[in-house]
Amino acid sequence: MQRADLAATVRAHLPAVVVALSAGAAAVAGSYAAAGFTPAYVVAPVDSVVTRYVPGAFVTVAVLLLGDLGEQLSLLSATALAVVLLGSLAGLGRAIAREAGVGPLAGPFAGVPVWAAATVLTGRPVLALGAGLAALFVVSIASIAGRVGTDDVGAADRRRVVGSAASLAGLGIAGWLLGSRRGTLDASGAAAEPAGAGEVSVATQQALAEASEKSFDVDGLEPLVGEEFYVVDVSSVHPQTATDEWSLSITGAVGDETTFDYEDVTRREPVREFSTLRCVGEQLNGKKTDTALWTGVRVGDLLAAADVPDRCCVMAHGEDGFFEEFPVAALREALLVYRTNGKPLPRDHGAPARLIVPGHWGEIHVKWVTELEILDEPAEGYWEQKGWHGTGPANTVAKLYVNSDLDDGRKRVAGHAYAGTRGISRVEVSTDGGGATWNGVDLSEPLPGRSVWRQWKYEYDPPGGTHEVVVRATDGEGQLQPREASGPYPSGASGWVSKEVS
Ligand SMILES: Nc1nc2c(c(=O)[nH]1)N[C@H]1C(S)=C(S)[C@@H](COP(=O)(O)O)O[C@H]1N2
Ligand SMILES: [Mo]
Repeated sequence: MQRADLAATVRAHLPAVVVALSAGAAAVAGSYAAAGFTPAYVVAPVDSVVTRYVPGAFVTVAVLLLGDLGEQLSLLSATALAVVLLGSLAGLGRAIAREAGVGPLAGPFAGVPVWAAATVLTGRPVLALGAGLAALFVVSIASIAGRVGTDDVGAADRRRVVGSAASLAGLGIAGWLLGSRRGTLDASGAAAEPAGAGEVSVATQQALAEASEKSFDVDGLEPLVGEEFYVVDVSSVHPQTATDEWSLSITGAVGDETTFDYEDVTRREPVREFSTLRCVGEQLNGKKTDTALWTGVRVGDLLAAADVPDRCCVMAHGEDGFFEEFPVAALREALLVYRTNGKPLPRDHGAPARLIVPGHWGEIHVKWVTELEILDEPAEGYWEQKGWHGTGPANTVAKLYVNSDLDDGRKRVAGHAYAGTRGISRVEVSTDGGGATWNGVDLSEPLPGRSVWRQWKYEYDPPGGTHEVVVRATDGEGQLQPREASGPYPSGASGWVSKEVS
């Protein structure tokens, strides 16, 4: 094709493409206006499909290494895909209407397939109207604008009018719909709170007070139980389930399936426990380890109530499509929790309820858990299918987060140490560069709990100039943290943390 021809072809089709993409953008915005940042928003299922089918290495980089940035990138590409997908359907509907000689009906011809696609994607026909109506509106505006041209206005001019009217309408709608949602965006972070959600029991208050008393008062060192808690998961749009819509089913290799609703779980005598989570994908001295006070029930009690026979394993499923497999023995000892640090479990951390499996890597602490599928045979979970080994006990680690100068010229280094249910018995620091001499450090008193981290701190007279500080932990079984260094993939980072200090 000659360049002039090509340019002419592009120019001829450009208005149609602009109308289609504007309709797509408006549809996505309309869906957001109707559904908010929930799984009923069309971008959410597109995002899950993207995360499901892109190669494991990409997901690993996006979810574990990039964290929030990865989530934004994934959300951005899913949004673009949704705009193109819904826009193509709108454009197709519009073309069919014009081809069939019913141009004035282009709006409905575009809106209906967009609505249908949004319904198929989200399973929510009523909320999908947000997408369908927005597309209908944009294409209708375009077809009205297309007919206002008189004969003395050239065809090309008319197309330009169509294109700009449609895109302005699309952008206008998108902006208006997004703006109308902004007010509720903050509030959408919290799931509907159960009655009495604000009350913090005396036992919880005492436990939290104990955690703050046992924490070192070291500048820059996160307390044993802090305000912040890392977030790692495979979905960009988190499930949002009201407590009265949530339930947990025990299925699979069981006699009869049993379902517990939120009431069934929360009317049981609550169990409170401090427990630390550590992500298998975190770097050696990473920040994806945190501790909280969890309130819930022992899963073993639910299994007993449901008469679950002795089986090897369980596949725990989350509302977001995530699934992880591990031994039933660990499940019996696990908690199903609905509160953290005295407050209702936040949406990002699995509301209404999640698993806490003390001592195991974070990934089997399934959030938004809805099903415990009992298995006869071992199987692979989401991350294991991508090559990880992250269902077992967490590795021992001592981290070095703080190094500061004290007023008297001495140095202070401090951090956290964690060894799953084995506990930490000793942390040592070497400041001589070669690791020839090791010094014991102060350890915070252990919190009550089967699997909790401890803080450590060490003060010393620094040798002149820059020197290397190395830290290592010994677990409660006398096992020294292995020296050999490895990255997180596939079984968790190992080695001793060391830092140049000047
Ligand atoms: N449903 C669901 N549960 C999940 C995940 C997920 O992607 N979906 N991520 C797991 C991983 S890899 C970790 S490390 C922990 C993190 O829990 P947090 O986000 O509350 O810190 O949740 C686990 N539970
Ligand atoms: Mo993780």
